[in-house]
Amino acid sequence: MSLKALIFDVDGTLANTERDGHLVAFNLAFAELGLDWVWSNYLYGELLNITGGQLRIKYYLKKYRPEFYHSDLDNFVASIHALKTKIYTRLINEGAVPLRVGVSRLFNEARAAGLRLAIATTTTPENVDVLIANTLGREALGWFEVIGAGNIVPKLKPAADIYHFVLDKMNLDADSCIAFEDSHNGLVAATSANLKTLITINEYTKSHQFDNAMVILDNLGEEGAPFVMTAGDATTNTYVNVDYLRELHAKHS
Ligand code: XBP
Ligand code: MG
Repeated sequence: MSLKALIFDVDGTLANTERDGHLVAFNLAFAELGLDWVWSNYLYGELLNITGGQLRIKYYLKKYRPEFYHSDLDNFVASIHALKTKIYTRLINEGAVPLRVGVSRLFNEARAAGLRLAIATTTTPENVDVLIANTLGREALGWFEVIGAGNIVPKLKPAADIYHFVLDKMNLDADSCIAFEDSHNGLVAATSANLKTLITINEYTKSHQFDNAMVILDNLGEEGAPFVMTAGDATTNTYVNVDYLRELHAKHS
C-alpha cells in the first residue's frame, strides 16, 4: 500500500509547546488564582506522563498536595484549566513558541506531493488552532483534512482512540499513513492504531522508550542542518522529506 497521509501530534512534535507554552501557562494560572503551586521544568517532565491538562492537575494534587481539599474538585480543576487555556492561547498569539525545525518545510513538501495531512492530539482544540494560525497563518488550518483534538474521544493517549477517530474520518487504512510523535504515550497511541511512527525527541522525552518506532530523530532536519538519528536504519538522507518518508514507509510495510 502506498503512502497517502501524514498524521501529526502537536505538543512537543510540531513545537516545544510544553516547555514554552503549557508549563508557563499552568504556573501563571496557579499564581493568578492565588494558589502556591509552582511546577518546575523538572517536575513537569514527570507530570507529562499524564496526558490532558485537567488529569495532570489532579495527578499533581494527589501525589504532591495530598492535604489539598475542595468540595467540588472536578469543577475547580476545570476552572483552573479554562484559565490556563486562556493564558496559553494568549502566549501563542504573542508568538511565544515557533514550530520545530523542518515542520513548516515538510508540510509544504507533503502538500506539493499530494499527501493528505491530519492532526491527532490530546490537547484542547483551540490550542491547536491558535498554534497553526500563529505560526503558519490562518489559511493553514485548511491544510489539515481532520484535526482530532482533546476530548472528542473518550480516552486520551496512550489510548489509540484519537488515531482511530482520525483514520475513520479520513477513510484511510493505518497502513497507508505515517504518524509523527515525540513521546512514549504518543507512540503507544499511534502504534496501537497500527501506524508506522517517526519520533522526534525533545528534552522531556529523550529518555523515553520508543521500541516500535520506525526511526528516532532529534528533529526533522533541514537541508544543511542534518537530523541526528538515535535509532533506525542508517540512511543517506539528512533531513525528512517526502522521498525519505516513502522509503521508510515501504521498508516498514
Ligand atoms: C499533549 C497533552 C496535553 C498538553 C496540554 O499530549 O497531554 O495535555 O500537555 O494541553 P500529546 P491541555 O502531545 O501526546 O497530544 O492542557 O489542553 O490538555
Ligand atoms: Mg506530544
